[in-house]
Amino acid sequence: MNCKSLRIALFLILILIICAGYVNGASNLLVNPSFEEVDKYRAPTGWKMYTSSSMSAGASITNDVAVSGKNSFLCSINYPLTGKLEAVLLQQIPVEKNKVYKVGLKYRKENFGGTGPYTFITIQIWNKDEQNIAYIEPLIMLEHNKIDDQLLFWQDEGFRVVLKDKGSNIGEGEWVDHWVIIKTNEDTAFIYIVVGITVKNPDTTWKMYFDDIYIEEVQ
Ligand SMILES: [Ca+2]
Repeated sequence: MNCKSLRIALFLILILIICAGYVNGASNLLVNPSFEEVDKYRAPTGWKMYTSSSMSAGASITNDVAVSGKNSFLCSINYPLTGKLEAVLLQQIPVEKNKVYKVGLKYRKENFGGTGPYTFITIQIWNKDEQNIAYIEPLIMLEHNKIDDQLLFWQDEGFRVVLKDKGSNIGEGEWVDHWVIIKTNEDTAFIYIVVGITVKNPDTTWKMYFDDIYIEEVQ
């Protein structure tokens, strides 16, 4: 290949790369969104992991099942308990003021039981001092995916947006995708998310997998 042909070939490759990036669309702002990177203790890079009781609740990175890659985040409720139970991952993501973002997650339940209500994701908007901002009308949420089950719903509480489940079968034995569109405001510096299981007084044991969490700038 002569020098001119090489230049043309490199130019075409560059065009292809640019086009691929355009088609691929918005990029995910989360660090390690698919839980493929783990440290020597198998803790996921970029996330903080928290369990309120290591006896009653399990939180770990597993390669049992996954949507993409090899790993997913496994939460389990091992014993019924009186009190608040959490098995979660937390991440704080720098974002821009007055922008619209899409936040979503994929999950799969195994032998889901009880009525909870269980919270699977909590989304908060934080200021530069890492304090939670409470919205007064209009609230945080602009839109969310359609859910044909009254037991599973997105809820905007002004100081946070949550996905709650009161015993629906959605996601039992299969991966499902849920998302919400939110708007940051003039004081925003971060979006803070908590992914996993949060529940008061769980009355039964079960487990759940999470994978491919995402936050993308929409506009
Ligand atoms: Ca994964």
